[in-house]
Amino acid sequence: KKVDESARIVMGRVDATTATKAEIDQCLQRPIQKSADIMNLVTPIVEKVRKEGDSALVELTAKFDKVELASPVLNAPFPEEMMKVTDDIKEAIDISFANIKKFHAAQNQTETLTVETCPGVFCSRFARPIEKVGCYIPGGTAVLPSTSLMLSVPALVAGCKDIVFASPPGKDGRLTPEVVYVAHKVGAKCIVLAGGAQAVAAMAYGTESVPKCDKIMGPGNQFVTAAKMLVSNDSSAMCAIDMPAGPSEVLVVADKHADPDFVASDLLSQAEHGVDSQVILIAVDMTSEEIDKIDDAVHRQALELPRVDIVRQCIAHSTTIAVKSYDDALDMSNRYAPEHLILQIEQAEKYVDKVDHAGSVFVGAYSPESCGDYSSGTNHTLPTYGYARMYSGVNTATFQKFITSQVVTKQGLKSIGKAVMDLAAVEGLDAHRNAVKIRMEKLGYLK
Ligand code: HSO
Ligand code: ZN
Repeated sequence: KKVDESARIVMGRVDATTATKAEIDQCLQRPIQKSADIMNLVTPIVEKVRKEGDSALVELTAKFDKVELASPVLNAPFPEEMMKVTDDIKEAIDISFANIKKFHAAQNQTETLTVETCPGVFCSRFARPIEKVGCYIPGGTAVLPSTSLMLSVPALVAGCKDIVFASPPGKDGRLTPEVVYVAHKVGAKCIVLAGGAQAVAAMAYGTESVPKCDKIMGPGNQFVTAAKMLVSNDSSAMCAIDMPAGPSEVLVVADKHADPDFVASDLLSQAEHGVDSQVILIAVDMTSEEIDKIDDAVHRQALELPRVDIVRQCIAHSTTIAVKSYDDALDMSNRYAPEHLILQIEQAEKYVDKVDHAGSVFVGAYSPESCGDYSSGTNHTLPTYGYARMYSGVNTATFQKFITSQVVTKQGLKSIGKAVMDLAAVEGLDAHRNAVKIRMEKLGYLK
């Protein structure tokens, strides 16, 4: 393929010390998603799968993925020949699997938490796995076996009974062998060979051969996100979702001590995800010559990438913002609430305390986002589009719910009985008041 080397692949640049607030807001703006249009396209697809089940899945996969399937589901045990991977890949998956498992097992609250809030009043909380979970593994311009690890390993750790995978088949009708290998490793029940809204609908409502799931996790394009929103709002589906998702994004904070090649490589690893990816560089107290070095490295490295066409479009709408201080940089980052925040600055660890809003933070020169995307152990399914302000990334608790329980002893009733009766009276709920009063009287606590 011929690459157009003439057009420079370069980010825009804004000096925050002279720019207006509106200009900076413009740089930190996410692309507007046309959700109403998407909903109109997705609703009939979801309806069709809900009503017609397997046959709709087969029909839609033929239409959208151009693959004719005999059955839309592959059940465990999965055939050996479908999960043939090289020894190196097997080892890579095994190392990543072990690290993700270790980190998510440490998050698993297996012990019951009990607090005696008043003498004789014991409040507890314990976790239970969500029984049936659906893991959506996107296809599209790249198939991501790593996403299958990020979704299913925490499910395994949490003790979910049924793990269901969904992933669109390739042009040849086959699943990515790495995804099948991961499904096998985590003991998944089946793999739905479909993508998009149709896959989400199948897991939300269930079909003749797809088990109905209680919760659906995983990233995806606008159709997948719209379908997840739709089913989670339909009480007849009884299906939860992990979080809303938008295009992937990174914000890198760099200073003059950062290696321009490292900074460029991190910007590009995000840019290659898709043309709608967002890439922001905050340069702290750097001269324009120093920033030029990063721009040069971006251009040089980008031209070597197989996905240079995607990168070119992404970088075209990306910006470098020059700021004076580290505090300014962190303020800017908190304002944006990036999915990924990379700190390539001196004493980077010192600044982690100042992070208020981000999905995941990569600290120091040798912690590229790629490590978290694949193998370090943290999860890569993270809140995008500014949702890091109020959402956490996928974690072990995503696959659990917490149940509370209480034991109130006679002494406990004595401690809180009057408070309960008085508040019930304020609300005019006499039956509530009576439930305590009747007991208090029998115990002789009330005159
Ligand atoms: N950076 C992506 C995850 C990913 N990267 C998968 C490579 N493969 C969103 O966090
Ligand atoms: Zn990535």
